[in-house]
Amino acid sequence: MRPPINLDKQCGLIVVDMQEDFMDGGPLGIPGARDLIEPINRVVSLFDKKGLAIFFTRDWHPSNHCSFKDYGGKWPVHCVSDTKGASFASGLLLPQRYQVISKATDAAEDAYSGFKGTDLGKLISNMDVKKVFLVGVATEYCVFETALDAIGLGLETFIIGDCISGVEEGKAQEALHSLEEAGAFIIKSSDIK
Ligand code: VGL
Ligand code: ZN
Repeated sequence: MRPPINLDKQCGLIVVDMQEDFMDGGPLGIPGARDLIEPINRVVSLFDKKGLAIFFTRDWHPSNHCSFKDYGGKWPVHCVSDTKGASFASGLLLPQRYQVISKATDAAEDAYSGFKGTDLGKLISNMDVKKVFLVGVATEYCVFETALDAIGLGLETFIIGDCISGVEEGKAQEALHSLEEAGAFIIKSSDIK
């Protein structure tokens, strides 16, 4: 059994893409995404109470984004900036202090990672965050790519397994395996305190 992980000031939380369009029933609904809101809220509140860094990434596409089927991509239209579908999931706890990271904002470029084309790396390093904890969706896309970039930056990277959900179960499991091989730790929300 893993000993509890004591959160200290070098710990930061990254909540990945918990937006309406990715919730069950949305155009890119990820099975079980809405069920994550409650456990994620508990984790957010834990980080908030301790005054630790909290980042919310969001997919923030222009209406002609290259990832959309009509523009040569593989996805239905989702998370168009400033629409209801792009807003944070209803019921998601937005704490007292947090930073929003908007990504994939250029029509011609997709970005699954919260680090790609954003200030996230700089913010994390300025805040002296050395350990990141990831929750959100989708496991094999944006959680996966964000985690890989975090590892690449030398951050100790923890994925909270009961706070993530994937588009396809098989692919999500594979993604978690490769993340473990790359050095990430898959933990449970009950492991942190
Ligand atoms: C995502 C598909 C398209 C994600 C974003 O957040 O994992 N998936 N855009
Ligand atoms: Zn997208």
